[in-house]
Amino acid sequence: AVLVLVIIVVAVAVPLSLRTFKRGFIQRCEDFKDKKGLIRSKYDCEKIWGLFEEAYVGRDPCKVPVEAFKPLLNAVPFKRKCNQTMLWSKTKALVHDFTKKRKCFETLEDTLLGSVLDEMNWCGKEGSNETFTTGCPERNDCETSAVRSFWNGASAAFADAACGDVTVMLAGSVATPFYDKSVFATIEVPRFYSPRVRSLNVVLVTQKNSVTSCENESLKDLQRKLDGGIKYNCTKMPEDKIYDWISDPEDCVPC
Ligand code: N1C
Repeated sequence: AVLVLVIIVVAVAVPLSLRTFKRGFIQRCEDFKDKKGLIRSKYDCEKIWGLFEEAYVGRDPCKVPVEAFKPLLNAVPFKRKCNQTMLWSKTKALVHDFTKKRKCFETLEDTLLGSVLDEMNWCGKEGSNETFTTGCPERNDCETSAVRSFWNGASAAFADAACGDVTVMLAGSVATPFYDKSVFATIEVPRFYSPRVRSLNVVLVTQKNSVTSCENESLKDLQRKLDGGIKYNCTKMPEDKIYDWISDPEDCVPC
């Protein structure tokens, strides 16, 4: 009887997780269009779901190449005004609190695909046309999981769309704020070329006991990796100052 029950539960739960994952995807996509006044735009959330799903369904969950997400990333381009690009590494929550208030900056999670897939975990399986949300590889299990390949592809497309002055918030609380294995270091920085990108402005977010400064060795690496002609700036900023700045409506500088 227990075995029968387990089989029934599994049989019901798997398609249920697909249905809720797909429903959540479409819902977040519609919410995004609503919020941005894109309701009558060319973005069709069902179509976007179809392109998304095609990238990984039926594949070994550790063998999804970045290229598989090309059709999706081409269908939902990352065009934005110059000077608005906001990148981050190990400062995710703070940066998003910040861009929620400062509409003049945009992170990848403030775009349609980024907001729909943020914090999501999913995969396909060989011989199945379903989407799974459990039993998928964890972040460090494989380099080319659906999730990692999606973020790698989306980060590349997002960086390709950057122009003018680019801002990045890095964590002053860690020993290497510019970590050479990060998405920021491996995927975003190598895509910046002068004169399309004029400057890279590092905001080094520090906490009370942070020891890191703009003189940090890893930040010297960052400067060396930057295409010649791109100006580099670094400003140390205590975390509470950023929060004060976020919560002060008077200080909202329009861009
Ligand atoms: O490896 P990271 O940071 O340097 O990546 C951050 C960098 C940002 O500038 C974004 O544009 O790369 C982009 N990006 C995301 O927007 C994103 N949202 C969610 C990269 N990764 C993203 N994720 C997930 O967090 C994803 O699973 C990835 O591996 C982590 C990266 O976090 P990190 O190490 O703090």
